[in-house]
Formats: sequence, structure tokens, C-alpha cells
Amino acid sequence: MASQGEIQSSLVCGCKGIRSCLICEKLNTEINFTGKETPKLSQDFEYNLSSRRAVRYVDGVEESFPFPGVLLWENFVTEEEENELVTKMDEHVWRESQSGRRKQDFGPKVNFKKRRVRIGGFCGLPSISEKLVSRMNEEPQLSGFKPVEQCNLDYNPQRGSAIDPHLDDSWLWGERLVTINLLSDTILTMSLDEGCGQFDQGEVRVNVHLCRRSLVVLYGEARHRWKHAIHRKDIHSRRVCSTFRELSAEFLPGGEQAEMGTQLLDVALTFRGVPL
Ligand SMILES: O=C(O)CCC(=O)C(=O)O
Repeated sequence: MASQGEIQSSLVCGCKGIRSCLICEKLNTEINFTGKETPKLSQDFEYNLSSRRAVRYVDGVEESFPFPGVLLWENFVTEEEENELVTKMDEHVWRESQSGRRKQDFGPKVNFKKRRVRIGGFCGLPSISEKLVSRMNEEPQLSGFKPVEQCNLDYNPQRGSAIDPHLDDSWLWGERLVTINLLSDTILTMSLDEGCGQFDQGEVRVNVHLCRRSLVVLYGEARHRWKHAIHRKDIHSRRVCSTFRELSAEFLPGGEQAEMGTQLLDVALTFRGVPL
């Protein structure tokens, strides 16, 4: 029998404004989307896991610069766990989102523009995440990591799924963004429009290769200065990811909204959630 996830490969999309996916691009043929995939002139580097540097070769000569703020944990989940995680996700409804993605959100109701947050219908992270969060805490870089939001995203090449370069909010969300990458390998593209250091002639991109079942943490400069994106060209088969976000200092003890922070944590860490 087909799962919810399979049944829902519908012809509707959740795109708004400048966002588009293959579904609305096919329906709105009068709108010219061709500029969308035209690559911008950029200087492209690969992230090297062992040296933690961004590296490229020009005429056989290596050029590189330090690229701090990325932690990769390969095989964070086993094949069995991956299967269990995706099966559980597909038992619930996936909501259409922008740029051909579908999503499931476990988190508070937030208005980022007005800087307002409330519990709303949030009843916790899903139960299956409890063991994952405690595994994350074994890594020194993730010690004390207590997420108050989990967002599952579903990418599919048939929908032209992608996420444009962006920085995550830092009013509500804290220092570490943690993502588990499931079902297929992809590339997380980090970019700086204005370039950096000696590479200051236009955009610089650093490709971080994400293996299936790996976990990636963005922190420091990679979290706050470099934008991140998943480009359409880097989705080759279904990809599902779960991103976990912790609270910023404003919502932690001593912060102006510490009381709200405590309430959010109390709900999140019951691990009794269903998607909103
Ligand atoms: O798909 C990913 O790995 C990135 C997701 C992301 O950037 C976001 O949810 O803000």
C-alpha cells in the first residue's frame, strides 16, 4: 500500500512571491523563470572535512582559506533508523512549502517580523527524536544542545525542490543549527555575496558535501555570516532532512524572555509532538 508520503505527490505547490518550483513553472508558462537557474558568476570552493578549509584548484595550483563553523558527523543514524524515521514521517501529512519543498513542523508559532512567539498548538518534538537529541549531546560541540524546534523538509527532483540562499533568524534561534540528511547525498552550498579575503571579486561559494545519514552543524561564521542553500541541481532523488534549532540567549536564563524560553523547552522536550 502506498504511504501518505507517496500519495501526496500532488500538483499543487506552496510557492509565493519570487519562489517557484517545477509545478508552478510548468503551469505559469507566461512567466519567465529561465533566469532562475542561470548560474551567477561565482568563485567555487569545496569544503575539506579534514583540513576544515575551503579548497579549489586553479591551473593545478591549490588555493584555500579556513572555513570554520561546520561540523560533519557521518553515519549519524543507521540504515534501520533512517528507514524508521522516514516511515514515521510519511505516516503524517506533509504540507506544501515554497520552492517545491514539503514540510512538517514541530515548534512554536512564530512571527519573525513582529518578533512574537507563542506555544500555539506545539506539543513537543516527535518521540522518535528523543534518542537522536541525546546522541547529539555526546558530541562536545553539541553539548547542552536542547532544540525547541524540529522542521522536516522533503525535497524531490520531480518538484524541482530547493531552498534559496538564506541566513536563519538569530533573534529566536541560537548558535547551533543541526540538520540530519536522509535518503540521498546532497550539497549544502555556503555563499558570501561580497566574497572574502583575497577572493573579493564577487560571490564566493563553498560546497559542503552531505552524505546520506550524516548530521551537519552550522555555527559561528558559517551560521551567522555565510548564507546556506540547497540548489535544485543538487537534488537527484528524494531527500528528507530534519533541522533542529535551539534558543538564543534572549530566551535562556538571564535573558529578557527567559520565562517563555523555559515554557518552550518544557513543551519541546516532552517528545510527545505531532506535526502542526
Ligand atoms: O535542507 C537543508 O539541509 C537546509 C534547510 C534550511 O536551510 C532551513 O530549513 O532553513
